[in-house]
Amino acid sequence: MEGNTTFLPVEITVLDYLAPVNPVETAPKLKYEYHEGIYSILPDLDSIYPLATGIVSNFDLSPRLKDDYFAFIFSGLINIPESGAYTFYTASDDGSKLFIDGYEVVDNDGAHGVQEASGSIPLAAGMHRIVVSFFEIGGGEVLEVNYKGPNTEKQAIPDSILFIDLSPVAATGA
Ligand SMILES: [Ca+2]
Ligand SMILES: [Ca+2]
Repeated sequence: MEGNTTFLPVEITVLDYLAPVNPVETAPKLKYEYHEGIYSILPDLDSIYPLATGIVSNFDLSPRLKDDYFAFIFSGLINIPESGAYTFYTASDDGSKLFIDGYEVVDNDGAHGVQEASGSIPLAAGMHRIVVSFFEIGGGEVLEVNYKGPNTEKQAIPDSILFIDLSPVAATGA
């Protein structure tokens, strides 16, 4: 800004890719927290002590202890293979949300049958934090999480790119 008024060509291909996190130690799979309650939208579960916790290979509702009135929070890391714009999708019955590095990317909240919602975010290659929250009222219960990248067709997020952060400081991270 020193009085140079020359306009450079607008570079629209440069995205501000979110930098990866660099966990000290990881292991495969995801952590989950399981809750029970009567929800009509996703509750703020962060402040509520979960009824159960555990480890799953993927976003999986099978650890539930009953078929209605429950919620899950799945959290971990996703290893993004190459930098680019990624689209994430949840198809859920009932509501769900997906967060990457703390950003709400997919809002599929509310009481509903199976419906899909999506959102996109520019990610640098490497590990990123992923959180999926889900709740079920009654009837069927479904959660499918898909993604699409620059050279990745839309598909279920594979087990092979999901990890748990075992770094000592990760225990307090959202
Ligand atoms: Ca049900
Ligand atoms: Ca349902």
